Amino acid sequence: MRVDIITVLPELLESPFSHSMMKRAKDRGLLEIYTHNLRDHTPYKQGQVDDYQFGGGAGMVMMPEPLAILLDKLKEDRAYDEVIYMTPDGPLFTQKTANTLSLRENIIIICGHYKGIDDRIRQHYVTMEISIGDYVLSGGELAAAVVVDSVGRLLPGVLNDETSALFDSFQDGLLAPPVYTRPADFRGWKIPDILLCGDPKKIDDWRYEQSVKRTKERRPGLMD
Ligand code: 6GU
Repeated sequence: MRVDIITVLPELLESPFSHSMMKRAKDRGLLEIYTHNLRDHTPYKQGQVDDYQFGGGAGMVMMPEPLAILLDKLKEDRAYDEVIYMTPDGPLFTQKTANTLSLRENIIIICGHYKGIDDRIRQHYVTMEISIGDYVLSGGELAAAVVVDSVGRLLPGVLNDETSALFDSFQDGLLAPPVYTRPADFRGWKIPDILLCGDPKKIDDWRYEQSVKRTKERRPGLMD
């Protein structure tokens, strides 16, 4: 999968993809990430990429031209399956969205800043919008990192048996069960006996019960 990220703060996107699973995905050639500094593509002087909004009001808006120039350039070189705009007024990102995106070949992600991007870019280029939650971030970069991380780990060959996504919370509409590691008795806090019984079927049943219990208690909406 190839991901092209358009940003005014490429530095913000360096670290998130340089460790752990994302590093593994890149090293194995399963995930290619290219960040593009929008300022390098503006026709305006001094790297200007934003301007006051028509109609008045506080806050700057990202101008259409630098975005269009860069988007056209990218689309000249290959076909993209989605042009995604990260925005708090988009549809909420879920595991289902991550699963769907993990099947795409090439995607572009636009990170907004200030008051957002000129709406004509949303109308004429953007094919999908994503918000990662009902709160406002100062830019789309951290949200883009969240999306790329959750999609990247789903690419075949990134996870192994031990980290398999099949047992993730949300993958079957349920939260994950509690987990424990050594020691079995820590400060007198003991792990559930059943985990030591040695019967995989009993343990699976217990984990499933725990998943259902947790989901009912914490996120009843997921069960509908
Ligand atoms: Cl995608 N962008 C920004 N700026 N804020 C957000 C968001 C995105 N998702 C939730 N809050």
